[in-house]
Formats: sequence, structure tokens, C-alpha cells
Amino acid sequence: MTSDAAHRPAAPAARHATLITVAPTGAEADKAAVPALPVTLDELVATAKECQAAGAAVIHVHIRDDQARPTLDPRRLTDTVQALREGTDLIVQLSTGGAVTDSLERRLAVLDAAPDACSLTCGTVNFGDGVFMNSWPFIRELYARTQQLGVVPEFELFDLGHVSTLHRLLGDLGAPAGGHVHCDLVMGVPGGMPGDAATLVAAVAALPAGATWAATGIGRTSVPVMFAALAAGGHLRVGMEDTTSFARSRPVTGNAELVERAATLAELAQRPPMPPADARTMLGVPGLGGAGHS
Ligand code: KMH
Ligand code: ZN
Repeated sequence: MTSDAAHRPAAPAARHATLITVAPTGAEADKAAVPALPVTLDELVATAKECQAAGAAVIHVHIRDDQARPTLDPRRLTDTVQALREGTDLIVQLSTGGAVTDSLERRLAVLDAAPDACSLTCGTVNFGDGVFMNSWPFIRELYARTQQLGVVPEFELFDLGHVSTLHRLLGDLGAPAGGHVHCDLVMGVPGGMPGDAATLVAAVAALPAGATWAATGIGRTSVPVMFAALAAGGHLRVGMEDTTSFARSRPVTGNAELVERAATLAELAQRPPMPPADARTMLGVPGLGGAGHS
């Protein structure tokens, strides 16, 4: 299936640098089991600053409540966007996926916090023992809202069928806010596409023409997916949302070390980390004038 929605291809410079997204928290890891997980606003901002210094340009954000449980509380989301803008130059991408237990209304309302960007998953997927629900009407409604509000979506693709749905979405509703299509292949979720090079190449071949893409491998697929993505000319997402082990029997000590490793590999691939300002240009995210943006 193809889509011919006109959208802006990435500038050539995008091929010479690596966009690194950090996903520091997620909705699944348990703070009690993973003490290094950033769950408070202070912890999140501190992590964000470290990750920016290490080479990240985008932060994919899930937040927690006072008991460190995942939440989509509107006030907390707004405060989080503001604090990250004040403290960093990172593109603030709020998760609209939340946790598998979140209601669709709450997930749609995430956009009211006015982030720069948001995740937008293009289909339902088994997610461990749960089901991550993304029906076609929900995907359409969420996408239309991103267009109305000018929030730049990142299309999250957990399976090859999600790529077909992305084509359908662009064909029906046109180009995204910002004018450019950027995707994230989320690989190795139990229930989704496997995290290996052959699957990555197949998924990339099916993407809309001119789209840019990153990949992230869940758990032990993290490192092989990183190598495969760099070899295929893609960008990277890393973070404790996706893996809490740095290596076999070696827990992650903090998100910054995952970003540092990604940045090192990107340098070796001769595509060094992309600064946040260049990432804004590539993705079509407007610049901001806050304290973190001086
Ligand atoms: N926590 C997963 C159920 C997203 O952020 O948009 C969904 C997820 C995707 O993490
Ligand atoms: Zn997420």
C-alpha cells in the first residue's frame, strides 16, 4: 500500500547526522525494581539535561504520579512540558500511548499540554501480557488533532501492518504538522515485530518516500537494532523505557550512559549526534524562546 500525500523530504544534512531520542522512563518499569528510573519531575529534568549533554535531541516523555505509577494527569503533563523547556533545548515529545490501561480520552487529552511533538502509534499490538489498543478511528482522531494543534507526530510502528496504516492515514488526512514524516520502528516488543536486521530492512523499505526514521530495540534487541539502524542510515532511540540492562547482568545506571553509547556508535558510523536545533529543522518543530533556548 502506498500513500502519495505530499510531505517535505528531509534536508540532505539529515543523512550526515544521527538524531538521538531518549525515552527515559516509559510506563512499564517499576521504580522499586529499577531505582535509577527517573520518575519525579526533578529526576526527569536532571536526566534530560544529562542526556542532552550526551547527544540527545528529542525526549520521549511518560510521567509518573507520587507513587511512581504511570499517569496522564493533565496538570502534571503541562508542568512537565514547561520544566523540560525551561531546563533544556530538547524537543519535548509526549507519549500519547501512555500505559495499556489508559483510556483513549486521556490519551487524546495529552495534546492539551501543548508539547512540541507526540508519539502516534499506527495500530494495535499485543504488548507482553496486555494489548496496546490503537483502533483506526482512534488513530485518525489523534492524527487530526495533531494537525489542528500543530503538534508534530512521530509515527510509532510496532509491526509491518502499522506501516500500511501509516500510508492509509497520510493518504486520507494528508501531511502532518511540520510537513515532514518521521517514524520510529519499535522492535522486539513481545507481540510486535522482532528486533533484527532483516525485519528492520523490510520495514524501512515499506516506509513512505522521503520519510526519516529511527529504530529502537526493546530489551536485549537494543544493541543489534542500534547497529542495524546505523547501517541502514536511520536514527536512534534509546532509554530506560526500552531497556533497563546495559549488558548481560549489568543494569543500566542511568539514561545518560545509553545516550553516550548511542552517540559513540553514531560517531563511529560517521554520523555524529544531531544538535536539537538541527533536529527541529528536520522534523518541522518550531524553535522556542524559553530559558533553555538562549
Ligand atoms: N507504554 C506502551 C503501552 C508510546 O509511548 O506512544 C505504549 C508506548 C508507546 O510506550
Ligand atoms: Zn513510550
